Amino acid sequence: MLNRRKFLVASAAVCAPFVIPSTPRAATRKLRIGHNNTVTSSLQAGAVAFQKYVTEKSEGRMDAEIFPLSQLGSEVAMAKGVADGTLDATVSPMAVLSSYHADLSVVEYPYMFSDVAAARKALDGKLGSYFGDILKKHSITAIGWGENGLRHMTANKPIRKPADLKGLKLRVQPAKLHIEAFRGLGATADALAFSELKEAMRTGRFEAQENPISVITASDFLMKLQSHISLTGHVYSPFAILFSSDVLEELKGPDREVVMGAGLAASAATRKFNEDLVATGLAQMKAAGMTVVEDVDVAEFQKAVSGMSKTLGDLVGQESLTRIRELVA
Ligand code: EAX
Repeated sequence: MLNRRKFLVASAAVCAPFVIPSTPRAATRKLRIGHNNTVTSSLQAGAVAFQKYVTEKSEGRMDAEIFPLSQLGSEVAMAKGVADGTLDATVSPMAVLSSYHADLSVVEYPYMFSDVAAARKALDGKLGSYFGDILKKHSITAIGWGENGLRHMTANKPIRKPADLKGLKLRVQPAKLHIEAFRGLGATADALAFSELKEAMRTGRFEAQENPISVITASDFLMKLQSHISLTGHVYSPFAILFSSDVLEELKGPDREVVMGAGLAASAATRKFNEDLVATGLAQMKAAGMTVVEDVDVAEFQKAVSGMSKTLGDLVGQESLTRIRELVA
């Protein structure tokens, strides 16, 4: 019997003179996208949507590998990697971008938006383009504005009013605005990278933290170590879907368009993830043994924040605050 391999080789030799050699297929470009959270988080949902879009739409020219759990460094390091062109993309919390320009932190000013819909609209419009222009100067292209969501407090007691924060060892995101806002409200607030939070809460360095529902449900340790979630809704946190401007420039036109489309797909996925969790997240926390505190005195928090408007405005720059308020309106 004719061995199959020999047959193929023989027929290739016979056919060879008539075959027009094809150009070798270019290798698929693998884009690396990192984030600082778990594989059940909204950040991962965003990264997966990015990966799927890139793989499907580039017709084999590109695909993507996802690096969750700060495998490529903290959120600050990943944003820097994107700016340097050593990392292609990241789903980034906004607070860490404040080192590029004060205005970027102002989006997370307490009670900046009337509701989630208003925040999304601003980010998809004038506010998003304004931030995009700032980031471009640092070789970062914002390819979408995703959503971390409305931040709430977790602690081992209810937080119904600002006075409940007094002396509480509270972890906040690495940004001056967050540190000062919570210190002003009475907490003993300090900043820490998210990747270090688990250990810091376990050892008692912090006894409280604040994050959106989607981050809390994606982090088992938070549901285990914190007995209460109080629905303060004090800050709306976007996620910036960031891509390296240097890498984008290296790509050919159609691939650039694919990357831009992938950014929009990623932001839509994080928003959808949060919407779905509004229905299930609180039940998930209750099932994990947490108490959900709904009767928060939001007006008291808002009053306390407006009492700090001079201090916080000076910190971020009164002009920045006015500019962002105009772009949000
Ligand atoms: O993954 O640092 C934070 O609290 C952010 O919400 C978190 O990094 C998102």
